[in-house]
Amino acid sequence: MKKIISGVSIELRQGDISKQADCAAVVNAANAQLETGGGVAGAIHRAAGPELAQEARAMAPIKPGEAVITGAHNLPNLYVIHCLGPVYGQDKPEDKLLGNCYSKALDLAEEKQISSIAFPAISTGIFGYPAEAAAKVAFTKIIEKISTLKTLKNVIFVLYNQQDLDIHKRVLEQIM
Ligand code: AR6
Repeated sequence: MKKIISGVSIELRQGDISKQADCAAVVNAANAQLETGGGVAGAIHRAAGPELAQEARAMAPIKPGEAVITGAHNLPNLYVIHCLGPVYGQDKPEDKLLGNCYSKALDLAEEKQISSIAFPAISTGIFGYPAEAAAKVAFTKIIEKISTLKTLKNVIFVLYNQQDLDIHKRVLEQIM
């Protein structure tokens, strides 16, 4: 599914965030220490190799809602943008902190003057944020900023399973 707003496409696809060769930057659902972990962080660090954690270490720790950028090492991308999402029920206000992740990731991508970025559904796995509520926050923030984007032309959401893809499709239709 693809929607175009102000000349920028928002695309939803099912897949593995560590296998998105057509995106200049991929976003990591990171931990504060920017180390490998489960879920997205595990997949990204495994595919990128140990040099990713070595490079990221100097920038750690980061706080919920923050984002930092590194090279992509052995991944087929140029950059990894590491976002620390809020732990649902703990880091508050969750919606603001999650929105900050998307906003800062877009800012970092624009600073690098790249045209495409792929996001996972930040915070919706181990951090427990309900997928539908998280999708609303993510799309609302991206649409809010979309007319200010200069170099980014493709914003892609990579959803791991069919259920999450369906939820995101429904929420995007509702918001637009
Ligand atoms: N590609 C795309 N999406 C994925 C993948 C993948 N390879 N693997 C899982 N997902 P999570 P969080 C989905 O737990 O909630 C880590 O261990 C998953 O189904 O990766 O922000 C870190 O070290 C879910 O929908 O991120 C942190 O400690 C979404 O991606 C913590 O988990 C996010 O799941 C971060 O937790």
